[in-house]
Amino acid sequence: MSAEIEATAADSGAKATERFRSDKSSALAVSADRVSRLASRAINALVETVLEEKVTYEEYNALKTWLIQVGETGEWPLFLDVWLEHAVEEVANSGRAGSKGTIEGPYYVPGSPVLESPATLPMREDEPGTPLVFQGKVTSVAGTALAGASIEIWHADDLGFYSQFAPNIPEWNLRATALTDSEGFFRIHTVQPGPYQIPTDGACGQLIEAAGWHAWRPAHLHLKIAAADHQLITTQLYFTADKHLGDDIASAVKPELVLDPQDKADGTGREVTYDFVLATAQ
Ligand code: MBD
Ligand code: FE
Repeated sequence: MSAEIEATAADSGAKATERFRSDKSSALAVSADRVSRLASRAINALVETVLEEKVTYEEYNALKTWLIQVGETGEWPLFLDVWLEHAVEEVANSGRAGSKGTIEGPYYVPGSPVLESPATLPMREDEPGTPLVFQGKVTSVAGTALAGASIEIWHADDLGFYSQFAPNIPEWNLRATALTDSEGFFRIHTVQPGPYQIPTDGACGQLIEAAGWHAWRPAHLHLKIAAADHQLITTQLYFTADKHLGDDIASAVKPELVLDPQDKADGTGREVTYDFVLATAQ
C-alpha cells in the first residue's frame, strides 16, 4: 500500500492528458462560426468578471501563474471534467429517454478485458474493501431484454486510486467489460470503491485550498452501457449515506444514480441490483 501513497497530481495528470490525446474523438472538429461565438462568449464572461469585480494586477498574475501550472501538471482534463463536464453532459442528454447518465471524468480507458456474466473484475489477491455484487438487467425503452449488451465498468480502489493513473496497481485492476446473458442479465463481483479526493498537490488542489473548498467526490462506480442499435449511456452510480452525495466537487450526482446495497445473507459482503434502460439509436 505504501507505494500508492506516492501518487502525485503531476503523474496522474500526465497520464490523463496522454489518455485524452490518444482518443480520436478529441480531434478538433468545430466550425469557425461556433469557435467565434463560443470563444467570444467565454472571453466576454471573463472580461465582465474583471470589470465587475475590479480584479487587481495581483489577482490577474495569480491567475496567470495558476493557469500555467494547470498545464504543467497535466491537470486540464481533471479541471475541465470536475468543473465543466457536468454542464456539457446535461446539454447532451437532456432529451434522452431511458436511464440517467452523468459525466465520464478523466480516468476512463477503453479496451478493458471482456468477461461473460457472472464476471469478477480483475483485482489483487489481497484487494482491500467490502466485496460488492452489482447485478441487474439491460432492456430497451420498449422493455425488450438486450442480450450481449456491454457493461464497461471502472472504479477506484478502497483507497480512492484508479489503475493506470496511480502507480503500482495492476493495469486493468477494477476495470472490465461484462456482457449480459441471453436474458439481458449481468452480475459483477467487485469491491466497494472508496471516496475519491482530487489530488491535493497539484494546481486543482491548490485552487480548492486557496478557495477554502473541499476536494471530495462521493464513492462511485463508472459505467458505459452499450448495445447494438441503442444509444450509449455513460453514467456513475453512488452509495446511499455517503457524506459527499450533496456536495460532489464535480456536480455529477443525480437522485436516480444512488445505490442502496444490502448485506448478503451469507455474510460475504454486499449486493445491489440496478437495471439499465437504453434509448433507441437516433
Ligand atoms: C474522478 O474519479 C472523477 O470521476 C471525476 C469526474 C473527476 C475526477 C476524478
Ligand atoms: Fe471517478
